[in-house]
Amino acid sequence: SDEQCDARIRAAKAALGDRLMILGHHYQRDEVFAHADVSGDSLKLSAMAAESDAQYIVFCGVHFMAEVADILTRDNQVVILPDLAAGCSMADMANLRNVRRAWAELQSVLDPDEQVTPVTYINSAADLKAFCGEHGGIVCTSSNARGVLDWAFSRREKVLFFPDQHLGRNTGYDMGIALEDMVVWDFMLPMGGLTPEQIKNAKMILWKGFCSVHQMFQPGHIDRFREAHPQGFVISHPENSFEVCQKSDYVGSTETILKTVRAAEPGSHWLVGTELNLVNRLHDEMKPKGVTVQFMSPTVCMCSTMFRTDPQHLAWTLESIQAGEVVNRIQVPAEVAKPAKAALDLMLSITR
Ligand code: CIZ
Ligand code: SF4
Repeated sequence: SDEQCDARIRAAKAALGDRLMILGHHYQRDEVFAHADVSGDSLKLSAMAAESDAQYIVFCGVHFMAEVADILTRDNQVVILPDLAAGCSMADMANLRNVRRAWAELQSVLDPDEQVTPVTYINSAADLKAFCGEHGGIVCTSSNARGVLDWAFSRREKVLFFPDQHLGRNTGYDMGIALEDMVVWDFMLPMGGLTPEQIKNAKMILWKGFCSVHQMFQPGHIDRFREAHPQGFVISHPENSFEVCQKSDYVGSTETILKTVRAAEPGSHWLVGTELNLVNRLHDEMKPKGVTVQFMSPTVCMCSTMFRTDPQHLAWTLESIQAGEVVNRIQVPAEVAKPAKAALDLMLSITR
C-alpha cells in the first residue's frame, strides 16, 4: 500500500542519513516530492548535488537531469534515477545521429564551425551536450537562455538551437531577432527541409523539437481567462508556443514562475502555463494567502515521464542502496562527460 511504501522510504532515509540526498524536480508528483531533501529546477538540483558530500544522489526527475548531476558531481558520488524509463520526449527529438547529419548537411552551404554556434537546452542527452562542447557551443537553461544566446552570437553569426524550437524562438525574439530571420530545421527531412538560401539568410536555425506537455496550452485559454478575469495575470514557461508567450504577462522558468507568483498581491488571480503538479502545489500554497492560481488548460496535462517516478520505485532504489546493490545508476561515459562538462561549465561561467 501507499502507506507501507511511505514508511519504507522514511526508514531507508533514516538509515542512510547524510550519505543520501533525494532531489525532487518541480514537476514530480506529491507522493514523491514530499520525500525530497531539496526541490528545484534541473540546474539548481544538479548544483546542490555537486556541492553536497552525499555519496548517493537519488534524482526524482528525468534521465537528462540525472546525467547532468552525474557530470557535475565527483566520481565517487553515485547518481540514481528511480525509474530508468523516465525520459523526456523533447530531449529524444534531438538524437546525436540526426544532429551530426544536420551539421554535415550544413557544410554544403556554409562552414558551420566558423559560422554557427550550436546551443543546446539542458533538456537534451549528454552526448548532444558533448557535441556542442566539441564544436565551440554551449548549454542553456530556461533561466539563462538570453545570456547564453548573447554569448553565442558574439562568437559566430548564426546559432543552431536544440531541441526546443519554442525556447529558441521566444528567446531570440526577445533579443530583437525578427521571426523571418529564424527557420525551423525539420530533422525528418534532408537539409532540414530548407533551401540553401533560407539557411544562408537565417540568423537562428531552430531544431523542430517541442514539449508535449506545454504544446497543450493554447492562446484561446488565455483569451478566455482574460474575459473572466480582466485584472488577472498570465505567466508561462518559455517552452510554450510563441503565441502563448506573446499573450502572457510574464514568461519564465519554473524557478521564475514560483518566485513571481509567491510575491503576488493578495486578491490577485493567476493563470499558469506549466506542468500540472507544480501548478497544483502552487495553488495550495497560495490559497491561504488569498492568491488564486489556475492551471492554463481545461484538461489535465501532466508530464507522463515525470509521473513515472512513483513511491514504489523510490522505495526500491533506496533499499538497493541499503543492501549494497545499487540499481539504476546513471553514469555518463568519461569521453562524453568531459566535453559535456566543458559546455556546462562554460554556461555556468558566463551566466553566474
Ligand atoms: O530545467 C528544468 O528543470 C525544466 C525542465 C524547466 C524549468 O524551467 O525549470
Ligand atoms: Fe520533457 Fe516536457 Fe516532460 Fe519537461 S515537461 S521533462 S520538457 S516532456
